[in-house]
Amino acid sequence: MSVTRRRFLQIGAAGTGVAAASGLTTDWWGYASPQVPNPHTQGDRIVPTFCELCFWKCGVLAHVRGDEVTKLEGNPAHPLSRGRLCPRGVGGTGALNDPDRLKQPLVRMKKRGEDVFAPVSWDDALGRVAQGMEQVKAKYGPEAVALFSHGYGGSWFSHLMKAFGSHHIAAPSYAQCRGPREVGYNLTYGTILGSPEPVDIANARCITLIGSHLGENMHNTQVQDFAEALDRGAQLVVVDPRFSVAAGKAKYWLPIKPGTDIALLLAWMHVIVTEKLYDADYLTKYAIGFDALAAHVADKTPEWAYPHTGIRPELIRETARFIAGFKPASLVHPGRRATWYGDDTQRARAMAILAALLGNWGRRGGFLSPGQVEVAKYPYPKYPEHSALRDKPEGKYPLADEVLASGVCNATVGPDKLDGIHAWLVYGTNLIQALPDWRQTEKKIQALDFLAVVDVLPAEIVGYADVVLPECTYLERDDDLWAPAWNPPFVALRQKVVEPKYDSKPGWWIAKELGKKLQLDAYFPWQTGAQVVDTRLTASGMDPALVRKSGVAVGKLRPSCEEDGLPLTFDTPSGKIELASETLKSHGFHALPEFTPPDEPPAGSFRLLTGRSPVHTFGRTTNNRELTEIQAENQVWLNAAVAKTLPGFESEPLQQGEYVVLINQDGIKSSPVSVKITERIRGDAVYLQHGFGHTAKGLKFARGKGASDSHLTTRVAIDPIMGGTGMSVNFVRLERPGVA
Ligand SMILES: Nc1nc2c(c(=O)[nH]1)N[C@H]1C(S)=C(S)[C@@H](COP(=O)(O)OP(=O)(O)OC[C@H]3O[C@@H](n4cnc5c(=O)[nH]c(N)nc54)[C@H](O)[C@@H]3O)O[C@H]1N2
Ligand SMILES: Nc1nc2c(c(=O)[nH]1)N[C@H]1C(S)=C(S)[C@@H](COP(=O)(O)OP(=O)(O)OC[C@H]3O[C@@H](n4cnc5c(=O)[nH]c(N)nc54)[C@H](O)[C@@H]3O)O[C@H]1N2
Ligand code: SF4
Ligand SMILES: [Mo]
Repeated sequence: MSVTRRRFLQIGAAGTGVAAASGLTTDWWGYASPQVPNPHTQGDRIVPTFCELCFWKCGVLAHVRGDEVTKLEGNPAHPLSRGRLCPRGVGGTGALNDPDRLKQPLVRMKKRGEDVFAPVSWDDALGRVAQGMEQVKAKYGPEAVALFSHGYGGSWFSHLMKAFGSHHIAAPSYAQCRGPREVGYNLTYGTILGSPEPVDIANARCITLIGSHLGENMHNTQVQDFAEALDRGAQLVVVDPRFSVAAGKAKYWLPIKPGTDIALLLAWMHVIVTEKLYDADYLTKYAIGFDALAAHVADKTPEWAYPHTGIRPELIRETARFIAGFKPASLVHPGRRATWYGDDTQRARAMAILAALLGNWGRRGGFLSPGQVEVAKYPYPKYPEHSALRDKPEGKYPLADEVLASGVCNATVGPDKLDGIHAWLVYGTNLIQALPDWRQTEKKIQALDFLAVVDVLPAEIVGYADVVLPECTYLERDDDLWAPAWNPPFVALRQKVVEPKYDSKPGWWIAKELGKKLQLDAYFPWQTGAQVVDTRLTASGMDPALVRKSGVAVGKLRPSCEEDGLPLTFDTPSGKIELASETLKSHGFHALPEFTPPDEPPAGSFRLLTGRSPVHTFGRTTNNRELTEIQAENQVWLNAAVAKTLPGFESEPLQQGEYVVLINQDGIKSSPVSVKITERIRGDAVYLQHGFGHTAKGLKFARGKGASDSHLTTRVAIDPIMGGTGMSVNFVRLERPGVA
């Protein structure tokens, strides 16, 4: 294991300072064109690109000797990496060199899911995909074909889909992840948070984490900022049923009963409102609905919240005062994966409203409004018109603002249904693990007329494909430009570092060749992905050669909060922060967040909670030999006191590290997983890091290592507001392996 990764982990864990990155920059047409320093490798080529080990997309400098990538490090010029990568990013070479990679196009030989394939040529494979798509289009219209896509290379396939005539383009990073948060903040402030979230962690004086487990959730820039803030003496409040890495640095850890955060948030607001600890001027100027909020929280006393949350009333009062004491630079972090209990948009709203009481939105140490580099679009012909989307049943989930991956899955039906979905193209998402209730996902897959999968690894979803299209890894390809909202704004470039291994191909090539077979040539007028990038850069007044050299063009810092002189505006119907939401009310929902107590786990069972391993990204890295050197499997966290009296283990108590199986409320069993007996989790829940317990036989390292929370997630609580799939509603009990 490399020193770099170990050091990063220490920094992530210890909260020591992270040196600000330096790099020579020259001012160039308003964008700094940084000169990449090359201190480490004489004679090696260095190719800047961006990371795909997770979706944060840090800037990478890839060191190359011959056709081998010798090292990956953070691009100092890139605003998201600032010279550093997280351990996963450094381990990107493990993805490139994974011996289990998909090596050639494949066609299915047996039943879907049996994972038996024969190799074919690219021409044959693409011909079959085109035929599958055309046949479905002829019978049911182009909208009957859906694309699931996650990861940056998916943009080529989104383009292909829209050209084909379907707007069923869905990512599990919405309805299974950020969706409820986006809808909740949008209702309150008139804008979504998106990715990367524009939160000013570095300048916050107090940070409140509600679940969000920074330091395990390893989004590079956020972790750097977090370490820097703590170093400067920022205070930390952590609300988590589990003593997370962040909790270890907190002034207050509130081990909340899972699923009761809305009660705590309402009680905090009760204290802040009744004790007038809010930012009155800010609210007068920018918000509406304060009286309704005050009336709503009047009876939500800490004493009311106590039996629900398990947090003592005095502690609720003390922490409310503490958090309010640092306003406005008191950041209630919005979290990212918000799909917990089905009331998630309302919880996101409660967090957003609390932030408004603290005057934190639009202020330093709070939520910023960064700018974006305007990059010219590629001049494509207009896409065909499309008819109504099929992912939301009539009248359901009215406030969803993206296509629901779970909805597309549900809309997938047998051959007679004319208004359903009949073919899937799956790019870079392992739906068997990403969607709740894999039994449903499997059933829908069996009903499909056609399924094609574009992946780099033989993941579970690949085992169901009719045709498998092996993409090369991010280090072997060009992708389109990326210009997110960030301060400073920047445009980043993914470029090929080394030639693709085996018979794998870049996404742009696959999409273009498939486009040709579908007679969509007009939408693919370019020869290469690099040409698309160069055309766009040139049309935007930037020199492609210079951007290629540095990997990123960085704009000037812009005013992004009130203290910088940025006027605050809110794109809500009222033009103000909406503490009470008329929009929610008009759709028949509560204008203010209501608390509903969650179901209790049955006796002897525990609520199954999940989160991230700091050195893995879901299941996409758990076969990566460089990262599995650091962590090969997950453990199930179990409370130490509970472990002593666990039903079924009375005669022979459970030992630290012993392997158990987990069995959920529907009788679904996990693979064996070792138990971590710890004081650091409540007694009513167990915890598993997500991404382990693979079943795909081609994942030779990861298969059977640890347990999969996804496999145990067969129950789901759907958010009625936007269709998010709350997944923390599953209960498990423990057994020794081999017990009948
Ligand atoms: N290393 C690494 N980092 C990642 C990722 C990765 O795969 N690996 N994935 C990225 C992605 S896509 C996302 S969406 C984010 C997700 O990261 P976050 O948004 O931070 O995480 P969640 O998975 O929603 O929350 C997990 C935490 O919530 C706690 N928790 C569980 N139930 C409750 C509850 O009822 N109340 C409270 N207050 N806390 C609860 C868990 O104990 C755990 O600490 O991470 C990102 N960062
Ligand atoms: N039970 C449960 N379900 C969850 C979560 C959870 O914590 N628990 N987390 C949710 C969250 S927050 C999210 S964001 C989603 C994410 O879920 P997914 O979008 O499915 O993300 P990954 O698990 O990273 O799956 C990525 C797939 O992409 C492939 N891949 C990796 N790199 C490339 C590439 O360069 N090109 C191509 N073509 N393929 C590539 C991998 O091999 C893998 O098969 O899952 C959600 N679902
Ligand atoms: S946070 Fe880590 S894995 Fe994610 S893009 Fe950055 S370096 Fe890569
Ligand atoms: Mo996510």
